[in-house]
Amino acid sequence: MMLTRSMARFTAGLAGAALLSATFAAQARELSVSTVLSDAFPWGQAAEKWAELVEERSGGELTLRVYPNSQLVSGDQTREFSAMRSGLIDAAVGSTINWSPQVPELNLFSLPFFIPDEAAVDAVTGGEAGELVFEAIESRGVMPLAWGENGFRQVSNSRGAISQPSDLEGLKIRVVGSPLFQDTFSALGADPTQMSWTDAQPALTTGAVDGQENPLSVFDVARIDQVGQEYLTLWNYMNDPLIFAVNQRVWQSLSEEHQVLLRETAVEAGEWEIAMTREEENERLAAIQERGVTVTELTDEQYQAFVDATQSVYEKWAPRIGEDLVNAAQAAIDAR
Ligand code: X2X
Repeated sequence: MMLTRSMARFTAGLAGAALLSATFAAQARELSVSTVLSDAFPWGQAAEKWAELVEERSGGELTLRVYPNSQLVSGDQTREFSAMRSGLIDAAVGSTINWSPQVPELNLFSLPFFIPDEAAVDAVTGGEAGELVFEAIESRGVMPLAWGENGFRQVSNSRGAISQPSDLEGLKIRVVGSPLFQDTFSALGADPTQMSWTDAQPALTTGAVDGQENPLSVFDVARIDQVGQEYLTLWNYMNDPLIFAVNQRVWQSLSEEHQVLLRETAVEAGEWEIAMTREEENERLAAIQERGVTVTELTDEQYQAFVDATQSVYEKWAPRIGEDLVNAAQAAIDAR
């Protein structure tokens, strides 16, 4: 008798638990978010901030789970956009460089010596050019939500100081797997080698490559100097914005309330990360110098020699990016 009753209670309890978890499953939704760099870097912190804000404001109904180190694309960062478009990945905080093989308009940001300073970056991303870029992303099956920033990319190497194009002559430079970079470093007389970030670090360590280019935050956090990169040139040759984005079918399946929440939190996380990245640049540079790295700054004349040497890259790529977009960006830069 007792046994039967307790069994009945147990069964009822199970049914209740199942009902509860079914209700919970219907409400809670988890989205995967891909990043190349982990939360040791501002880039990964941008994604974590986004996840935190979404968790807080959705009351746990919506969860963003961040997967760093390009793990959702087995380390191949140039496949991130395709994976997000096809739905293998729900969302990403990604680099314009890594997505540019699928979205040619994103090469705008990689045009050498085109966007010279932070004000120019903001004028481009915050104006008509930025809207055109977002439309280009949307037309390829991904919903862009907000901007972040990996930063201005500076070149380093293990051989000697670089202050003129001829200093790059014959240097094996690791570049991201995006064709424009091949053209830029070839135009400068270097020997560019495309590889993922995952492969870049061992290649620098073994000396398989002589140099690389990345923002100061990446150089600093990844301790690139400790793999023999003793010479760093500040040339601000391009800025690498980040974009917060979501697969379009996932986006359309969300309630309007959750769409608004995702966009607002992405904008907030992006603004927070951009400000932090920029604020930290000076401290990072000081830390890098303290660790013994020789830092080279260019005179106006030296800078111009690099601009002239890469003019052919601009001419080849501007039509591929789209003249309207390049012109809109140029007008924004001139008016800043
Ligand atoms: O691979 C790189 O150099 C990195 C980490 O900066 C990007 O993903 C663009």
